[in-house]
Amino acid sequence: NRRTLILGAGAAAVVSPFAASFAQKAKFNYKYAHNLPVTHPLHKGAESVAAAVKAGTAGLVEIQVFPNNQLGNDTDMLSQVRNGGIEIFSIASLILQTLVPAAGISGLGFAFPDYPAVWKAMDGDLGAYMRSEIGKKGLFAQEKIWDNGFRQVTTSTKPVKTAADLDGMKLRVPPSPLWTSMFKAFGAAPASINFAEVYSALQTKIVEGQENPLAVIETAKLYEVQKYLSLTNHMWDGYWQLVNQKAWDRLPDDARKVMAKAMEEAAILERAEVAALNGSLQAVLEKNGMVVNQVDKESLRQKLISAGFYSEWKTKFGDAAWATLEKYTGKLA
Ligand code: X2X
Repeated sequence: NRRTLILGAGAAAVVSPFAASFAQKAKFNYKYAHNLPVTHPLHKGAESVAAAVKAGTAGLVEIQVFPNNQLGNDTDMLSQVRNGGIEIFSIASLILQTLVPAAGISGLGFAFPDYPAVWKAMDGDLGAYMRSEIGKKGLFAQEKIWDNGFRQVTTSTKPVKTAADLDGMKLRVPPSPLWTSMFKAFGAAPASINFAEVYSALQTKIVEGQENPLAVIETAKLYEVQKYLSLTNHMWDGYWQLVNQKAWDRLPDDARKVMAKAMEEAAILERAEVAALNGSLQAVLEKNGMVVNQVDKESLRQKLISAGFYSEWKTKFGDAAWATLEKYTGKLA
C-alpha cells in the first residue's frame, strides 16, 4: 500500500508536504517506453524512477514502464513520444538524429577514449548543447544521459581483426544517418534495422552481423545467433530520457523536481552497472560459445579518415558544435 511504499523508500520526512499539496489534485498516468530487455540495467533504472516518483509524489504521478519494444520499435516510439501517445521514452542519441541532427555528434567513430572523457563531455557543454537542440523539437531531455556503452562488432561468419575484414560485410546498424555513413566509410554494407527486428534478422541471416555494447549483446541473447565478438570499441552510445514537452509542463513543479532527481540518481547507478557489465561480460559470452578477438582499431580509424568521414560530418554538424566536441576529445581529424 501507499504508506508502506513511502516509508520503504525512506522518504517519510519529505513526503507529508507533498501528500498534503497533491492530495486533491488529479492523477497523472505516464507511459515510459524503451527498447531493451528487462534484464538490462536501463530497465531497472526506469523502474526505480517509476517507484521514486510514485513515492515522492504520494501517488499523484504513476509511471508504467514498457520494456522490450512492447509499444513499437524505436521509429514508432519516437513518433509516439512526439505526439504524446507515450510520455517518456528512452532513446539512443543517434536514433534521434533523424529528428534532431545534432544528436548524432556524440557517436562519431573513435571520438571518446574512455568513460571519464564521455561523462565530462556529456555532463558538460556537449550534453548541454545537445539537450538544447532536442528541446527545440518539443521534447525535454533529462539532464544526465544514461549509458548504452562502447560498441563492439559481432558476426556469424568471421571475426573482424582489421578494417579489411569489414569490406563488403552485411551488418545491421540502427536507423541513423551517422551510423550508416560510418559503416559505409569502413567499407561495409550497412542495413538500417530497428532493434526490435535485430534478433530475427541475425537468425534468418538477412545480415551477417551487428554492433552493440556487451550489456546489450548478453541481455538480448544475441550470442545465440552470433559466433564472433570483435572488440572494435568503435564508438560510444548513450540513452536520453525524453519527456514529451507538454506532458512535462503539465506536471506540478514539485513533481517535476521529484522526477528530475529520480532520473539523475538512476543515471548514476545505471552508468555504474553498465560499466561493470561491460567489464565482466566477455567471459560470460565466451562461456555461451562466442569467440572473442582483439582488433587493430587504428586500421579502422584510418579508414574513416581516408574515406573523408570526419570532414564530411564536421561540415554537417558545423564548426561550433565540432569545437565543443573537440574540447573533450582533442583533435579528431
Ligand atoms: O538498436 C541498438 O542497437 C541499440 C539497442 O543499441 C540502440 O538502441 C542504439
